[in-house]
Amino acid sequence: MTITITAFERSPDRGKGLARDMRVRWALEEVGQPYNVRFLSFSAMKEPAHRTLHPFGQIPTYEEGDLVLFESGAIVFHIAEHHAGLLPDDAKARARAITWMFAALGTVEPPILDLQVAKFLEGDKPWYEQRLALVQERIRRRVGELSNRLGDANWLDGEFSAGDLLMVTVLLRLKVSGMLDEFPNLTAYVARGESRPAYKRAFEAQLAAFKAASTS
Ligand SMILES: N[C@@H](CCC(=O)N[C@@H](CS)C(=O)NCC(=O)O)C(=O)O
Repeated sequence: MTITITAFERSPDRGKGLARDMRVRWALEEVGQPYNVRFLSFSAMKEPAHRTLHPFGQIPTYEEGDLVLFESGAIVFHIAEHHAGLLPDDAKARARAITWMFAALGTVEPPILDLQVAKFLEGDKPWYEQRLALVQERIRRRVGELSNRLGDANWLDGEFSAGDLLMVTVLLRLKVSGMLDEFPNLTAYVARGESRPAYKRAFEAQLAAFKAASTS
């Protein structure tokens, strides 16, 4: 069945792979599933036609026959459940990998997103510097805990899984701030993710889309 996802017509990150369609593209590449992309402008994302797919008017969405999904984590989970390669067969190892998916999106991503909100939306506020310091402190604590758990392992729990895929994409959002450099084992972990052939294919595809939109 044909899979269609949605992505920014012109990604605000200029093709750096930080938009959340990247997670879905990467997961589809890992399991070898071809997909189509429907590109949306910011205004089209808020139109009723897209809101029937995504109640919050965002990307990514995922369509497969009459199945429509939104939320990148749920989409990656669906892909991982239906195709081999992203979740272990062993029931307990599978449950732990799913735990890491939730940890990536529910525990590690929120403080990292706060940093982006502070930088891009609150930079002109009189309390900005104080808020920034608090957000950075929260990130250091949380990411430090992750760094301690990873130690010198390659992946979070044995083989590469959907938990690593989501965690790497979350940490990539921190890389641009320079804060990831404070955690050499996580820097290496992210680099391992980026060096996977499936990641590279997904990255190139979204970059090519950005370049094509920029020259049209
Ligand atoms: N929790 C959602 C977040 C989706 C989200 O924030 N998407 C961004 C792109 S990465 C978006 O559509 N931003 C435009 C907007 O919110 O208007 C997910 O993981 O899919």
